[in-house]
Amino acid sequence: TDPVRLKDYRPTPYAIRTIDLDVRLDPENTTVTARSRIEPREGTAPGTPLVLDGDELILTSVAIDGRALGTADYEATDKRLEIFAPPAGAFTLEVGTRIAPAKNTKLMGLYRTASNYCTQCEAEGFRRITYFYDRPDVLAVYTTRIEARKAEAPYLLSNGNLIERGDIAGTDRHFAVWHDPFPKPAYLFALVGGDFARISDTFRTMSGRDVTLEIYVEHGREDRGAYAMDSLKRSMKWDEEAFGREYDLDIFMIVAVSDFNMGAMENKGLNVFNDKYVLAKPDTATDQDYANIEGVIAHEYFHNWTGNRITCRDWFQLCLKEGLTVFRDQEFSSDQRSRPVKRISDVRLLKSHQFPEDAGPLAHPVRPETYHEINNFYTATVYEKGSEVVRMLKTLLGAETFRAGMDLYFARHDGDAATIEDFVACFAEASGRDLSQFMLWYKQSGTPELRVAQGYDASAKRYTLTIEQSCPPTPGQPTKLPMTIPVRFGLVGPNGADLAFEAVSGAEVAGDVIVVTEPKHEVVFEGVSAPPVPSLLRGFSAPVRLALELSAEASLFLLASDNDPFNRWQAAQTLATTALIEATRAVRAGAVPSIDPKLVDAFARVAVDDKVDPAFRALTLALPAEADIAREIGSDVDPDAIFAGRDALKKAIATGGRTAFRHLYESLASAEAYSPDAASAGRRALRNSALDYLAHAGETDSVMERYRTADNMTDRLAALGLVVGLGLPEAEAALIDFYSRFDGDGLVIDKWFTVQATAPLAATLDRVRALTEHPAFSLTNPNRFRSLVTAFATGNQTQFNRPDGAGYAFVADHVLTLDEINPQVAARLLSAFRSWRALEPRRRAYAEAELKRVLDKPGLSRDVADIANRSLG
Ligand code: B3K
Ligand code: ZN
Repeated sequence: TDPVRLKDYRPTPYAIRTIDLDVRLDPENTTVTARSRIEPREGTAPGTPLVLDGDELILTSVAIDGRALGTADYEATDKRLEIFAPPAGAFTLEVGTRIAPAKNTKLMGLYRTASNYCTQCEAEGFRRITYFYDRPDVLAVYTTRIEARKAEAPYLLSNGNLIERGDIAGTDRHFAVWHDPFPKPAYLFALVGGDFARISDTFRTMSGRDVTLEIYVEHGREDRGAYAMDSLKRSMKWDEEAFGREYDLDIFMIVAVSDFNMGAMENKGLNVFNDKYVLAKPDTATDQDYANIEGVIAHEYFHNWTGNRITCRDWFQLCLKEGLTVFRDQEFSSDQRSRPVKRISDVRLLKSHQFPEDAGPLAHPVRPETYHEINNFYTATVYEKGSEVVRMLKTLLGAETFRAGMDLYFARHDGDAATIEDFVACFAEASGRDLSQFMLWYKQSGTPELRVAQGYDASAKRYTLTIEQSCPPTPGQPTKLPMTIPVRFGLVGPNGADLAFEAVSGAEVAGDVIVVTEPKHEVVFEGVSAPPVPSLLRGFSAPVRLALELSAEASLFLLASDNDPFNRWQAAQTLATTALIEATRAVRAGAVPSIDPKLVDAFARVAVDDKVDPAFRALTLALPAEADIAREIGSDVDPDAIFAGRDALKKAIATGGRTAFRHLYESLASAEAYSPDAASAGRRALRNSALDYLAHAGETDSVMERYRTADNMTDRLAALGLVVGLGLPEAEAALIDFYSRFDGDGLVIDKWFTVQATAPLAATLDRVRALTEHPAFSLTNPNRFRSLVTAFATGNQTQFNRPDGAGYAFVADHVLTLDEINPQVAARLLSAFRSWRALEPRRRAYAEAELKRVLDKPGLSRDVADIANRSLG
């Protein structure tokens, strides 16, 4: 089939101004009546057919202005409804459809979760509820009447404000009517019906309006909603302070459901969440869970302005709302927690998820120009790199001008379905800068590389940085144009302070940012009193790879002295990466890796440096992940050798730093009650990192002790992960204990599945296969499925990439099985193959064969076919 192309964008011939929905809920036979007020747009020729989207709908009636249409007046298929000759002026279209939520396993449109009803409409789910213009540039005012049996669905919720509710006399049924005054695209529609526990609160906005806040959770989980509510209130306050954005309806609702394809959804006034991003209490949720909840609650709330009030003209503009909103939630979490720690975590995520995507067959621009299946473009590139692009705008323009550009964007485009060009134009105007080269960040895929060389002329006190940029070829883009790359920098002098310089030439340098625009710059600094160590890309000021030959001494110096915390962390990563690549090479050559004692010493020193924030120390002690090393190696990758090399480095650090880690582990013991705040979480992270190293030094007794005495999930799960991952004799007993403690608690059982699926052990595949038969496993619940099968494919480098290909075959089997149930989750799983071309020949051949086997299956969903095609392409 033909792809959808950005260049083919055309507005619809008709506008839909209002839609009144009447939905009568029933598991097998829900009826939907949609009455829309429609008018031709300017320039539409009279008699132009009206063609609406549909998907798996049963049409029961069509009428225009109260008159039923005859079969000669329209054509209805599974996918579309065409009215051949609509009236010349405005008219009312009434469409009746029938759907079966209980049969909807794709979890798009209206479906069942537990014994409740909920919807997911982004990107193209509304067409599974009624025939409509299911695209983001058609904005309508929605009024939604929901009717259901009272006992089955005591709560009936939709977007906007509740305007009426009541019983239906003489029946066991009731109804509610919701009205959303803000015109919105269909993807932001939501409806929920069911039985929940409700947590309520209020928020007073900056103009003094009181907003009702409600979080709906499964009965019995009321005690797990407090942190989400607190996060919501902090998000609302922050958006007022940081961006001047006030909430606009009288009520804001969040519903937590247990069956959900992704994280959460920003439906206007009625966010629907995967319950994993709502529910938390200390003995069931980890510190990471708490941080994720805070971030996702904020993200969905911030969409109210960046996504809802200003939406996207078409799905190619997805990063307009997603990249920007990720940027906003990252800024929020930075302000709530530690900015450097948040930055490091975000960059780790970017490098481990987005860089490999950009380096493989699924690479695409932040704003793609063509797609077969839009759901496959909710990617790390659109989200995470999209956020980096916004951050670079801020770096280039400065905080004040950036804010002026945002203000202009909100003022000018409120109520619009906008484009990236509209967005960038606001910053060009606010700054007076020409941003046309900057636009390439949205258009060119691939991770640019900066090659840097340096020179110092002592007699002239002149320091030179030669900076060259390039960008590798990516699918559909064999050659690239030079981009605007902001390089935040410092010239670190012998005493650790940044050296001053008197003049600089060869590139625009604004404050501490070199603005790279040409293929090559010779940046010359005059009046530099001593030879500096360059600290480049501070704060990771651009999503690029940096190739700069620095001696180990220079990196160790930066690790100890750089005043930019990000680059201190980066220095440790650079040192470790170099050592890991060498160790991997040694293993492949059949040799024993030799580890530089200076590196071991540096890690041990970081561990016990009490002047440094514990969370930061924990991040510094975390070695680059196996997938990161694979990406650095780039080709002919052998995951077993990487694992062995990494294990050797880890054990060397563990053994050499044993006393330091023991001291750390003991000194960080805390008698205080658990609190999820960032400082306490940082201490736990550091202590668990010490435990990890101790275990790798053979001190495994501490691990079981930790497991048994833990009073919170962070510590308990860290210990369980070590017991199982190291294959300790106590593993089985610990797993049985953990299961029996949390039997019936799906979100915790997910952790139990994941710990087993990610253990780097030869027996893991058999165990995972056996666990797919476990009563707690489910093919229809995305969280359960992902916690086992997707976790194995994406979180277990050695076992997914088994040299006999059995890991690939297992995953491909599950892609095919799941594709018949839930294509979106199946397609996500298949993208675990995205780096297959970088593998050594034998594994590469196995992976390719499995991708082909998937592609060859008849009746594949568009979602899976698209990923298989592009992966092989
Ligand atoms: N906008 C939703 C994602 C929808 C994904 C559809 N396949 C959540 C978010 O990014 O906030
Ligand atoms: Zn989002």
